[in-house]
Amino acid sequence: MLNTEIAQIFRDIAKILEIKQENVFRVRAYERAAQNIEALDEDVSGLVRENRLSEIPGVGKDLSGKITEYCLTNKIKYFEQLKKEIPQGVLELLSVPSVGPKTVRLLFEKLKVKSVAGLEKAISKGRLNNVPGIKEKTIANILKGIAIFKRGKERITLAQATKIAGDFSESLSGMKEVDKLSSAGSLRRQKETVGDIDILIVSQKPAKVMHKFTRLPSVAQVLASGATKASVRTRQDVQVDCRVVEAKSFGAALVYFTGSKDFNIRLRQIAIKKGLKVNEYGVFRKNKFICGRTEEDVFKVLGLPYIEPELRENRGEIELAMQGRLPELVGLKDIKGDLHTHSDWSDGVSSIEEMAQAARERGYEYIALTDHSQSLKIANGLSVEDLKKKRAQIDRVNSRLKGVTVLFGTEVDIDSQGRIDYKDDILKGFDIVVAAIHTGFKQPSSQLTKRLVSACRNKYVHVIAHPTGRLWGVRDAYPVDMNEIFKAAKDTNTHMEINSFPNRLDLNDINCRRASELGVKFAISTDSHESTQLGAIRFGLSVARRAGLTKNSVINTYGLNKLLKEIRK
Ligand code: DGT
Ligand code: CA
Ligand code: CA
Repeated sequence: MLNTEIAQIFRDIAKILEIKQENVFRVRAYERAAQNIEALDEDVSGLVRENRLSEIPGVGKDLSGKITEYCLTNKIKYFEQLKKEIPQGVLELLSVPSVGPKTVRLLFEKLKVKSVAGLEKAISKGRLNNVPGIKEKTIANILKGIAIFKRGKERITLAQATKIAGDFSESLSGMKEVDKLSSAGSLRRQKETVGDIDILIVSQKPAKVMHKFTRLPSVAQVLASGATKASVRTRQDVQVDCRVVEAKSFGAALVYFTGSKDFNIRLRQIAIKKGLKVNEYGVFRKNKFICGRTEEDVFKVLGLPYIEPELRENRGEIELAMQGRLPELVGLKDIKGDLHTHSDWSDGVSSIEEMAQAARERGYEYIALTDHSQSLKIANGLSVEDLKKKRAQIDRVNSRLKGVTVLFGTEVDIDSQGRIDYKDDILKGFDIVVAAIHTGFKQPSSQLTKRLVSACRNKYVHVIAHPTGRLWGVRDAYPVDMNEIFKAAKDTNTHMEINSFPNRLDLNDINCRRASELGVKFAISTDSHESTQLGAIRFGLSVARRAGLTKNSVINTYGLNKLLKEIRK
């Protein structure tokens, strides 16, 4: 948990430096260090003890000192000083889409705005009108940004929930009184966003478990606390519910608290028809306990096979289960490679070799390096000249590195008219072409749809990446006609991407299911910009599983030869 705390402080320092408009390289250095500390699989305090902090990429003498200081004193003096200049609440303003560091500084210095709530109030009182540097249009954009920001706060992303629940589980499952532990609720169903985190525990000493749960260091407030259940709010403002049950009820409780609510209601109806009653304690006939120890037992007495948590939404899975036609969901073990990643040739951090090695460590057969294309200057897009050099570098890596094949790819930009950023004779030189929209999000729906459809029609475009452009807490999906795009994709043998990047998850489960019904196939990709991010594939897999996809409709479960044959148009 120390890692999370230090990463958070480094991120805050980066934000303060940004608001103070200091050197961008220092800002990036703190951001990068934060990311790397979070990615560590051991606690930093161990590294401090063994004098091994310099092993963390991006951590030099200065940052090592600060990490050590925090481990010893639970404080970083430099950070305390910075907070006096720019109070903590001001940092929150930076998370509002369309509010940049310059505006934050202006708002804070001129209007003493110190929080998002304060900003809302200032706008409603008209205090932003006539401030030099703030136009009417800007105010409208800020208001839109605040709405998106608020929605992003109500529900956290699946990745955030996974991290927080993981920390809680680790602390609690270490207790000798805890016999079993599982997440439940929307997190276990792997929904793309999570309202609150639910944890279920088997223990014969619930009081001990409750005592520890409500006193964990990350707990800021205890909302409710009873003999076998409690709710807390964490320092990051997330609610966690924890319940302790008896071993003989664990399966029934798991079914009940995993939900969804609609799924539970259907199960109860099925039970009633069989003269049974099902609740969080078990399945009963009259008042006689029949079973409840495992989920399988509960499903079985209801005449059902085990239904994977990701499917439990009452969207037809119960009917399929009754007919014995549940899909065999695609899983992590099926994935043979990643088809959308970036290296330091465009806006990524890792080299091609580092990316390839990370792919090999995951047991992948291939990885496509799809750096950005020439017109995307902001992401250091590659010119035709650069492409030749990159190809040569990939050839070198491929001849040196055994066990994994690096594919020469591009994430090519689709321009405002639907034109592809490289000519066909360049495009055909790639092993794989992923196409995406990066600008002009505000065009009318018909134009956005036309752009994506015309990308599908290009003979050399294999995959459409992050098709709706949504970024949770940052930007809503743009209003495209998904059916049109899926039809075009099906007609042209173009594949749709499920982007696993935690705040994208784009396509989402519903669109994905619709596309699948139309016969479209998918690539589950991470869009990694650093070798440590390849693990995010699990979140894209969650989307795919919630959509009911089998491995056959996910092309990166194919071996390399089959994949290359499949994507040819
Ligand atoms: P969330 O937290 O908004 O992302 O969504 P959930 O699904 O985690 O909902 P939550 O935390 O309110 O409740 C956890 C589970 O407990 C839910 O999935 C199903 C079950 N549950 C909650 N309330 C009810 C209820 O009124 N009836 C039934 N049958 N089940 C309920
Ligand atoms: Ca929940
Ligand atoms: Ca809950």
